Amino acid sequence: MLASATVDADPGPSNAPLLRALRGEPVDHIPVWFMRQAGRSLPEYRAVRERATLMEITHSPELAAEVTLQPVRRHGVDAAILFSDIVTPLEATGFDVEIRPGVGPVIAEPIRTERDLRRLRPFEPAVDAPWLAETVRLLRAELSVPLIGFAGGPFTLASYLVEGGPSKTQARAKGLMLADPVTWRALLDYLADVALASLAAQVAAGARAVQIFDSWIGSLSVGQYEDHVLPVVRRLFDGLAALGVPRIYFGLGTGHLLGPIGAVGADAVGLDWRIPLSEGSRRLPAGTALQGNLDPVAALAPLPVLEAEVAAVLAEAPGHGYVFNLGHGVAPATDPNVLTHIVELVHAHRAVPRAVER
Ligand code: 1CP
Repeated sequence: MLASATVDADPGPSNAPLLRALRGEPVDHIPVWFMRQAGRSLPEYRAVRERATLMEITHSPELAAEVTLQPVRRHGVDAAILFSDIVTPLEATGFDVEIRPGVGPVIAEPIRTERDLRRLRPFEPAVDAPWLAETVRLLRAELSVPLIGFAGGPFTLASYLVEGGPSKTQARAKGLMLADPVTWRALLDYLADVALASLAAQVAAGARAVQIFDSWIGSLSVGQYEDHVLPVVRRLFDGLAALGVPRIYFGLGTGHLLGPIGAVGADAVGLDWRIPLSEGSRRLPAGTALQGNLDPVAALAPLPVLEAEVAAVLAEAPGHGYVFNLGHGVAPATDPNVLTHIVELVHAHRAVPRAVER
């Protein structure tokens, strides 16, 4: 049962392993959480989804808080992540967004031209999405681990807005970026402001760390990222610094982008499975914490194979400034007991200090 919505003054444990690791401080055990840890891998989530759509869950503080807590109770992970979606602020500012089962977010009237920018209006969480802060307040009263707030990255949200839905190549979005860089920049600046407003509200209500999911940036070349995305993401991270909580930046397939990503100013960078953690660490500025990077497919493999894959990730991990995670979201077919087992493996691991630490 959820406690009442009263806001207490307790700021929560700032010494939680997740926060210590994100700040690069020593930890007793390696903290672990899973992207998409709430969701279809859990029967208790599927039970809630039988009576409510994803948007209905996010708009109901009681349901959203319940679903956020499910993986924390079950797996003993070191963090909760707010149950929401990267597109919910778009819906809250008036876009017709439908989350289609098996597909993802579909936007009825995409943004394609300079003229379409007139349809964008500032996101005011207290007015447009009061359920957001209310959910965080409910969670703060219940949680013994830090809550991670999140928002979509500007490129990734722009890809949904311009494409009108999921896309493998982001061809239309990149097309707008190349053909009309001024409109593109205005769109990305708007989306950075949406993320800033959303995360400021989440942190004010009690989120203890934030993650920007810029999942699809891996489809960009280094030059494209530097010219058309990096300045906006850097401004976003500068703005987030004022919130005073650790800031994580995640994208898929970013090995080639880690040079410019190092200039974003993130406290931690999430890596997918394509690049070893040690190599990722070499490409990022010293002092950047790492998060990742078990292939989610490994959680579907026979147990001995999974255990070897977890050990391989841990062998690559830095001795401090490290949070275990998957390289992308939990696959819906994952056996939840396997996720619990991964948490046990990571918590039992004791790092052998490396001769040379950066
Ligand atoms: O109805 C359902 O249950 C559908 C599945 C689902 C869920 C559980 C969607 C549709 N969104 C969510 C919740 C969600 N989305 C969370 C909270 C759950 C948790 O982490 O515990 C989070 C953090 C997201 C973030 C999100 N949504 C991202 C970034 C992370 C990533 O996976 O790269 C993206 C790209 C989305 C868009 C989205 N929403 C849903 C789907 C299936 C997709 C991806 C569509 C695509 O492939 O483009």
